[in-house]
Amino acid sequence: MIKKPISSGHPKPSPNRRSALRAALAGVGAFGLAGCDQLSNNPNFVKSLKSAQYLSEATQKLVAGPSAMAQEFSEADISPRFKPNGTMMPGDADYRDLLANGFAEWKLEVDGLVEKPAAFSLAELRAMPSRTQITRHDCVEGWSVIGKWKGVQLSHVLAQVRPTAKAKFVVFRCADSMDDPNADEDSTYYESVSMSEARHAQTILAYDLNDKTLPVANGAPLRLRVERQLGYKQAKYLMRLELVEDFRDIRDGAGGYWEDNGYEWYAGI
Ligand SMILES: Nc1nc2c(c(=O)[nH]1)N[C@H]1C(S)=C(S)[C@@H](COP(=O)(O)O)O[C@H]1N2
Ligand SMILES: [Mo]
Repeated sequence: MIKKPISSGHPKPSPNRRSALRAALAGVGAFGLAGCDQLSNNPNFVKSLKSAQYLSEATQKLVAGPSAMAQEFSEADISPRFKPNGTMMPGDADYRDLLANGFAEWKLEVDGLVEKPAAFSLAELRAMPSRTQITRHDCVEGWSVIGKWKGVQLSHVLAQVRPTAKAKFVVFRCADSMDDPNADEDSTYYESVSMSEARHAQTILAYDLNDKTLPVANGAPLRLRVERQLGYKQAKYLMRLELVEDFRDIRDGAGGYWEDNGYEWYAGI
């Protein structure tokens, strides 16, 4: 459902997940009826399911397992330039002030359904154990780039704030307004993932791209990498993580800026 006009960038959502999934599942007959376990061991079945552009998180987990890893590449595969997309320079005054100061005053706030809300400076995040991964970024517009990311695993940050049992999702709040930054209505970019996706080994808060400080165009000072999902889930310009039980009360209720504009919440690749 399109709730408001799409301002820039992405095309309108293509046929919904149901029809893609139905098409994939129609293929089940071709592989013979078998238990789920047997089906998930059948490479043709797995390939056919993965070809669906939109795969629900539950289906993805049934087929690939909750901790299945996105493919990682070698240094030789890194794209010469990591094409930026969406916001490339937030116009918001608060962000401009932080940038002018080299993000010395920026802090990532982590709150909501946690026992110990906290705010982390860049220096603190950089001092935490890091993970480096070379992965492929796929935008729904149809282009891909391979880049090398370094950051802290989100699971590590979460362990420090201790999510309560009620926490079901992490909501990522970004600095950049998608409409006029001076307008009254909040139009900042946002995203969300499940706790299980948040704790996946390749889910990191990245501060370096290709061995250099993350450029502003790609989300400085910190952006999300959630490697089993499409480009629009990779929230840039992170300001705040909020742990929630439900995201239906947030903004238009679909769990993210592009989701509120009709895109799938689980953007499995
Ligand atoms: N804050 C914010 N995050 C964002 C966007 C954006 O406009 N603002 N665009 C998304 C989209 S559609 C894509 S494809 C990627 C682009 O990341 P890149 O600029 O590093 O290529 O960021 C995603 N995260
Ligand atoms: Mo995108």
